[in-house]
Amino acid sequence: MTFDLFDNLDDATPATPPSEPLADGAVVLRGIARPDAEALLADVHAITIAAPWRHMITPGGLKMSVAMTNCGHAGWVTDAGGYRYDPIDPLSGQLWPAMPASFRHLATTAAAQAGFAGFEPDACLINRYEPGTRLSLHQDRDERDFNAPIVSVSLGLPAIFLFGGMRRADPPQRVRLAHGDVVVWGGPSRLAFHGVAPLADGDHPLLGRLRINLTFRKAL
Ligand code: MD3
Ligand code: FE
Repeated sequence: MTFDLFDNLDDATPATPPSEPLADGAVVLRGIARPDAEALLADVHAITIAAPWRHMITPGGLKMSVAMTNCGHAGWVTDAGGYRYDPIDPLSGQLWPAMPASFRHLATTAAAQAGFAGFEPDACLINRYEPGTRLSLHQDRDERDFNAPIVSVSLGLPAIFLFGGMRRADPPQRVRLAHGDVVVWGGPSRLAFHGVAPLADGDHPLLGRLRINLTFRKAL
C-alpha cells in the first residue's frame, strides 16, 4: 500500500463535489450540507425557542400549511396587510434571532461554489413541512435586489420541488431535493415560478416525519 500526499489534487478526485446545473443560473450541490446537518438543526431548534413555528395567513385569508419562522436582520412575513420583510417578529414583538454562524458559513460557501462570491444574506426563512404539506407556485419578489441569488438548504424528508418558468402557466420540471441538498438560484432563475408538491410520508433518521428548508436571502 502506498500513500499519495497529493491525492486530493488529482483531477479524478475533486476536493469539491460535482455541481449539477438545473437551469440557467440554478445549480444543485447534492448533499453538501450533510456534514453540518446536526449543527444546523440544533441552531434551528434554538431559533424556534425565541421565534416559534407559526402558520402565517396570506393576504387572501388562507392559512399556510407550511409552518415558518426566520432569523437574521429581517424575516419574511405575510398577514392581512400583505407580504413583507420585517426586522421585528410580529409574534414576539422582538427582533428575529441572529443568523447563526453555521447558517451563514454554509450559505456563503455554497453561493461561492455556484459563482456568487460575496453573497451576504441578511435574512433566512425557515420552512417546516409535514406529510401532505405543500407550497403552491409563486415567485420570490419581496427582496430589494434580484441580482443576489437565493440559497436553499433541504433537510429531513425528501421533497419534489416544482421548478417552473417566468410565467405561472409554464409547465414546471420536477426535481427531487433530499437531505443535505443545497441549491443556488441566481441569474435568470431568480424570478422563476416555483413550489413544492405535497410532502410524501416517511421516516428520516434525524427529523422523523419532517422536512425543514432554509432559504437565505438578501432582503434589505
Ligand atoms: C427558485 N421554499 O421559501 S426552496 C420559499 O422548499 C420557497 O421550502 C421552498 O420557495 C421550500 O420561498 C423552495 C427552493 C427555492 C427557494 C427560492 C427560490 C427556489 C427558488 C427563489 C427563486 C427561484
Ligand atoms: Fe419561494
